[in-house]
Amino acid sequence: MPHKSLTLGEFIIEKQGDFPYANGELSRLINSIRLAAKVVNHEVNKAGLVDITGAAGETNVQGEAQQKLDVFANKTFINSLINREIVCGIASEENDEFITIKGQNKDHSNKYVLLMDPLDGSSNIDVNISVGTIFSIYRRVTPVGTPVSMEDFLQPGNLQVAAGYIIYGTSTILVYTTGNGVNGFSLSPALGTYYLSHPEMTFPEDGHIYSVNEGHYLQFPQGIKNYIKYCQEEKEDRPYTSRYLGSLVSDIHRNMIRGGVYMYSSSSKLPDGKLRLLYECNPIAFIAEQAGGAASDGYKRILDIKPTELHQRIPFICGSKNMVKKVEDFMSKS
Ligand code: P6P
Repeated sequence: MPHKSLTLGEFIIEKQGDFPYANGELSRLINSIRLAAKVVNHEVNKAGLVDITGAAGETNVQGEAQQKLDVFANKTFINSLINREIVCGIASEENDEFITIKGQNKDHSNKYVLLMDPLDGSSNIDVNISVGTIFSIYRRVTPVGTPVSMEDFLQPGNLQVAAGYIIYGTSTILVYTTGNGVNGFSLSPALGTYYLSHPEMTFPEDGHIYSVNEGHYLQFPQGIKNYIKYCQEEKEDRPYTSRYLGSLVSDIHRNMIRGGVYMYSSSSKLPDGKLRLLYECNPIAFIAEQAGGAASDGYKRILDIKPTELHQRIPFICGSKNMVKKVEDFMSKS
């Protein structure tokens, strides 16, 4: 890592002006996320060494209360956010209900809500495959000073003020957008500092990688089946390469760098797909579009969907713009 690169802290200060109506709150919010990510990264990366990947409720080799890593990650991010007086509410894949945060003066004066999947793909940890945290940030829409309500969380993705993911892989990278492009910061484990390693990330308009769990092929809608066969044809620029890690942030991150399309469509077993709209699809869709890519449910833009439930699922097609369009063409024809 060329340590002449900008640090995340310097970058946030430099870009502060891009965010007219935040008086440093959003910057503090991103700062609290990067701190929590360091703590989670430390635990994720020693998982193989210390028996902390077991199920919650057991005790590990040190006799500590056993915490599954996703429970640990959830608590770490929540505690980091609560202590910083910025959010009035948090929704998490790990919590059935949203969490209300009254704030220091118990007056519900904080202006933002955060939604997150604290550790997506955590089942991959035991087999040493990268996992990730995904987060989405909105300004509250109900009056400041009143307790946060469901309405503050059920906002369409096009109203997000920031979104990002942390990928805990061969290196730990924080990728985020505040609506002015996408930038990636790699954590220097030795220094505990994030450096700008992936400035202005962009999705190539085309690509040759398709990412889908082909084990579900027989359950897919005809349009998805037809698109997969299209990818496999021996034609001018095909067959494409199939790459699927079973870890959303890893597949999206690779496809954003190399070009490609990720698909978790509806199926006969999962009519709404598997991924969650609010804290998986919306933040990834915001990042994808900010990087020049696209995200759709197979028919319409993910970011325009009005949520109805906190944990609702949605079919998700995301990646290089022309590849997403091609999937939509196959879906509309079938
Ligand atoms: P399947 C992980 O559980 C996850 O939410 C995503 O990270 C991943 O892309 C997908 O589910 C994998 O699901 O059904 O292919 O195992």
